Amino acid sequence: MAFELPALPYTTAALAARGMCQETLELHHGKHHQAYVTALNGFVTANAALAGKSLEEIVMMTNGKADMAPVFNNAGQHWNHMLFWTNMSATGGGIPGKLEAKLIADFGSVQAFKDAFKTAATTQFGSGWAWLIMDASGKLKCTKTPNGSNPLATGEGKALLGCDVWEHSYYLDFRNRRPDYVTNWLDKLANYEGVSL
Ligand code: MN3
Repeated sequence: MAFELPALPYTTAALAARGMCQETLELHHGKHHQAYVTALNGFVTANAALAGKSLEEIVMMTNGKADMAPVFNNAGQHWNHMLFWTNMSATGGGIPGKLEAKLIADFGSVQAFKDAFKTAATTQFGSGWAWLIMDASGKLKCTKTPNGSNPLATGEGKALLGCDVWEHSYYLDFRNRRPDYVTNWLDKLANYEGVSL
């Protein structure tokens, strides 16, 4: 069965007032994410070893294999973007009490969490992702991955929030100012209500 582009959980105009315009979402979801899905389906059709595998299985079986890098990149990006769309909300930014308490316990304060996330996002050289993860010991951490990689592939932990720091995610709204995009994302877009601890 072919992989499919999931519908956005909001309209393409829904996040405009919070710093992600309709054109960004139309291009990012309808063109960029669609292109990853289309490419992935092409690889699956052409390679019998990938047939019938889940997305997670494809990410894991192609991870770190040079000859499978194009498959890994597109599978990883499909996985990352499916999480990314649910990680934003038209009512984003508000942190529920249970998550707030966990952030304070593991980072010292909510601001320290945001600072760590922003550092991960802004020190990822070139394209990639910043993450809030829960590691195997149950502790929350901020990490980063290049290009289409993710915490599933690195084995660092369960991804709770992922922020796309490829330029296509912010250039129309913030031009070259990735730090401003990330600050806005954490304060106004991030769907903390959807994080399950
Ligand atoms: Mn993207």
